[in-house]
Amino acid sequence: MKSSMPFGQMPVLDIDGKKYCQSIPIARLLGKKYGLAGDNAEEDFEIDQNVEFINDIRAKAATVHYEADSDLKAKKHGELMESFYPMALEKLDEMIKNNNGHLACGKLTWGDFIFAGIFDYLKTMMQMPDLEQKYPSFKQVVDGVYSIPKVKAFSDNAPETPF
Ligand SMILES: N[C@@H](CCC(=O)N[C@@H](CS)C(=O)NCC(=O)O)C(=O)O
Repeated sequence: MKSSMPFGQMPVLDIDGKKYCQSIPIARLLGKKYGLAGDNAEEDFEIDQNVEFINDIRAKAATVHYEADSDLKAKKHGELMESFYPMALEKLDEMIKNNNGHLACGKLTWGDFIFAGIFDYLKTMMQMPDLEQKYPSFKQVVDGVYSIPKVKAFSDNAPETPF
């Protein structure tokens, strides 16, 4: 399907035949359309900023996850465990606690959907299957999204995926 996709990649959102690319801009667009954006430019910024922070964590974890050389993979993971993950996870925990169990703006936004959608994948990439046990605030965001009745109904009927 790659050749029929605007950037040769997924995900792609199709609305009435128009294709929209890039996962974060897609989530932002849907947030704006369906009342899950900020109330002003500063709140929009806060959501963008905090989503980008999650994306930084994802990008660093990905460099380890997709490393083919097993020695190098262990070395890179060790470096992140030593000098990045503790700080980043503490900051993320603090961010969520300061936002009443949300990623930004103290309320449900499209940023929560990004976090909930990426969470299992992130745990795999970071090699931290018990992440929510150390940081219950993370589970609060995930549960806040998956307990929305329409999201729950969709997710209960969605096919199992490898992550
Ligand atoms: N920045 C893009 C990245 C998209 C991306 O890497 N998609 C992968 C699947 S997760 C893909 O389509 N890979 C196919 C390829 O690059 O050949 C986004 O967030 O949507």
